Amino acid sequence: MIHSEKAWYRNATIYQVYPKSFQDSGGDGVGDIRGIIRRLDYLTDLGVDGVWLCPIYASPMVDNGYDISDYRSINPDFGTMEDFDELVEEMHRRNLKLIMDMVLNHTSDEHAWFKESRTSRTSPKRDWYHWKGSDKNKSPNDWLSFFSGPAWEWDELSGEHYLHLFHKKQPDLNWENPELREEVKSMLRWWLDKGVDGFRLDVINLISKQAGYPDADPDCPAEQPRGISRYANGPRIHEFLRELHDEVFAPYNAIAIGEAPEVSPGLAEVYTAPERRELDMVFHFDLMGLDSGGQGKWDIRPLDAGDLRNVMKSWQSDIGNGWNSLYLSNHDQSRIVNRFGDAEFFRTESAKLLAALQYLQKGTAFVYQGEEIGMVNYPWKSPSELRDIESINYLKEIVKKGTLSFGEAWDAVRKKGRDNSRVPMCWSGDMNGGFSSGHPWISVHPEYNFINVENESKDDESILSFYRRLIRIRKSELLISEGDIEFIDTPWKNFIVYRRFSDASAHELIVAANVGPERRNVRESLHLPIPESEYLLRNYPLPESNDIWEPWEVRIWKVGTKGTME
Ligand code: TEU
Repeated sequence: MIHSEKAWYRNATIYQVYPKSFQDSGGDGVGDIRGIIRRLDYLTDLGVDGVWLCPIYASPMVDNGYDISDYRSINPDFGTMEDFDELVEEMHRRNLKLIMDMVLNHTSDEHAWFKESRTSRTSPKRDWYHWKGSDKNKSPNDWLSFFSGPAWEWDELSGEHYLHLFHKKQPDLNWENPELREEVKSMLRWWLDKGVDGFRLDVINLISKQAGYPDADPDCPAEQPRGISRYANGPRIHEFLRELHDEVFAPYNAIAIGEAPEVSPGLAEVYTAPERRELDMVFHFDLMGLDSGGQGKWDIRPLDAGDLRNVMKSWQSDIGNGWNSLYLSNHDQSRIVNRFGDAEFFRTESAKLLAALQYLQKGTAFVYQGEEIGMVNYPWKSPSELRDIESINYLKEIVKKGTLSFGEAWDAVRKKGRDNSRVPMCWSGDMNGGFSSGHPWISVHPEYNFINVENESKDDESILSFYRRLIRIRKSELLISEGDIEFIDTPWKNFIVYRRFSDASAHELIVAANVGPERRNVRESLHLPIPESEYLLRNYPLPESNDIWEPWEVRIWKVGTKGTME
């Protein structure tokens, strides 16, 4: 037997809630905390161990809460601090952990700190942000924002530019300032004292900028935001994370999950190996970038299943003593069944296959709201329906630059815009999918009367039923969190097979996935110790034969290491 006295999160599945679109209780068309409380039993029934809650702090909502104007208060759109306290109590009563999304790389420009910082160059908080360059017409360097345009904004009031890697209303905090770091640590402890179990740390590996803000690497690849090598995984990042770990996370035994663009498996080990005393795990972007061409996110290319296998294999085998997060989607990504599956002809089969392939690997699983019922991209008709600043700014930039036809840019936004995953969660066939009795802040998916929790709950072969079984297997089969993994070579790049095993276990798990629409006869070419027809999980009815694999078919076996079933 394998014994796992290790951290709770290793075989955990964490559910990501985007509060604005999860459940509205007040009828104003915006999701809220009381709506989340109302749906906690659904999460318990799904079998998840915790919730990653996207930002609910005071914010002007330019970036839907990733622009915080007061870290210690609740945005009234989402409710009150009393509602929050009740949420913590109700979650803990159900043994659900609460992981708050913390945005520490930047604040809103409406935060009191920034308002004070910009009052004058001699303000006591001037150094809490990045200020440079007194020539209005000359940007301090050539860095570009993730949200289009330059990464510096001229401030007429104090006569300098300030840095914003994202929107100009999201000024970057200067982590070189020790006073700022003390205030951040105090704020984090304040939330932990309120019962929070940990944090998802927004773009946390961008907080350490190179001194002097040198121009971008002249060889900066087109798909990366210009300048990123000057601040991603910067000079003092490990020092800052160690400080947060030793003075905040460890004393509270709080989980720390870092969102980390531009991180490799090797660097992820440096961030997440326990002995490093930094983070518990990171979210990397390698899987999410598989349908991006050389010009970046909006330069869409079809998924190559060989790349999918290689990224999965690399992050499983090259992370050493580090720890993985496993995710297929989140509030920044369009729907996975459209991107990597087949939403049109094999929605159910491909959604299940992707989930099994991803979440039976070694790591903590993260399920994004709507993913578990196979929600698909929204059929956008007009840019006026968009709400996301990233998409809106991109379209404006394309029109201004003329580097692409508007039609091409609009087509890319329809397919990969973040709003695709931000339309309301569909609970039933009732008005607005049961999300709200009011006018929703963003369009409700027109297929809400077909793709919704209520329908999926009634069907034992639904995607939701499959996720429930998969999450329970993750918890019951210690091999998944503690066993080894071996990707087995097959003659086809679309046929991905791996096994989970351990010397301490009398059985192993085999996961075999036919990634794509081809029907495949494997008998002559695949020599796996596959037992005839005993399955732990599968996404098709019992096959007539072991030879033929249907489109998007995945099969999972639990096999005695002596090759017989146990
Ligand atoms: O996202 C950081 C980030 O890298 C994303 O902007 C991503 O590159 C892009 O969305 C891909 O389309 C985090 C938050 O998850 C995101 O919602 C925020 O907008 C961003 O930081 C700024 O806080």
